[in-house]
Amino acid sequence: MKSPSDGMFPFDRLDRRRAGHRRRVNGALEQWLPDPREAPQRLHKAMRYAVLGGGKRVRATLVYAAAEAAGAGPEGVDTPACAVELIHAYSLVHDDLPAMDDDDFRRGRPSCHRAFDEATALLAGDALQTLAFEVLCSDSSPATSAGRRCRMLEVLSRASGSRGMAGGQAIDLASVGKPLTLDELEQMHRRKTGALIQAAVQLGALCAGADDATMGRLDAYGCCVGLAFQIQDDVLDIESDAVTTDGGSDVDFTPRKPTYPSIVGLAESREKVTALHECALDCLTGMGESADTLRLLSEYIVTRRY
Ligand code: GRG
Repeated sequence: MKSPSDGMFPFDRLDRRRAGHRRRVNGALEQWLPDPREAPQRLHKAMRYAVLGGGKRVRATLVYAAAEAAGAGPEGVDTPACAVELIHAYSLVHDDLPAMDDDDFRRGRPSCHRAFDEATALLAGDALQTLAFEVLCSDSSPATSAGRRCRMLEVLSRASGSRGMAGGQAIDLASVGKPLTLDELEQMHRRKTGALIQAAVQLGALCAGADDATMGRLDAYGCCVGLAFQIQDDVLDIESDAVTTDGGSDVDFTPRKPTYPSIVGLAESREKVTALHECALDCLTGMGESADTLRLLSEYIVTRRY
């Protein structure tokens, strides 16, 4: 990456861009989510609670950054960025339910079913998912042709469905207490977490009307960072356990469900994350400065601490 003309350190530049993207997508989400005073109020409050209560907005930033890499500004990108974050929020609400991961906390506060109730959380997740597709369909930006909108709908629905995130979640649930091979684990990660991240990148590229060659490179980039994101998550889980158990040697590497570190160990998992980052950078070779935000995002994904 060339040294920046603005005199900022690369990560400061990324922070500033991410803050701008967060502002944009949060503003758009605020507009799209139903007013909490509109009936049924409890459902609408739960939807807003699940979406607007924090989150790093990594997927939204990937949509903006992929569009930038393919030559488009952020205008017209808010809609797909919103749609991806709505799908992500729905997946977290459902994942936290007692029938799935049974988590009481999400984003530093009670999970949706804890703050409301299970039935409301289930419905809020359903409604967030359908809202994502409504948002994509309703995009009235003149730059987005009907054909391009259809393609975006196809990308997002495939990534969310049984061949993507929901399928990955099904494999994950079925793997409790069972061994998976590394290949099976990777397939699960690629679907459960990777597919939506890859879709975020594709949506940004589609927004910008990227040609086939650029689309291919960005898709390959999305595939690398999607898997890297989940392996880094597995690594962070172990590292946070190590902190809570005093950094000790007695850290439990055998979780309820198979993870990357439980199969290949922590050191090899970290090496894999680094290799995926390098692979992501290779995919962007020749794309020039417009792809710098994507480069920095890949680095952020593999070095993040939460
Ligand atoms: C219920 C259909 C269905 C799918 C759920 C994505 C998923 C599938 C479950 C999430 C479980 C989980 C915590 C996976 C680890 C990786 C991950 C997706 C973390 C959460 O994403 P972040 O860190 O979250 O981007 P924020 O809160 O920052 O948006």
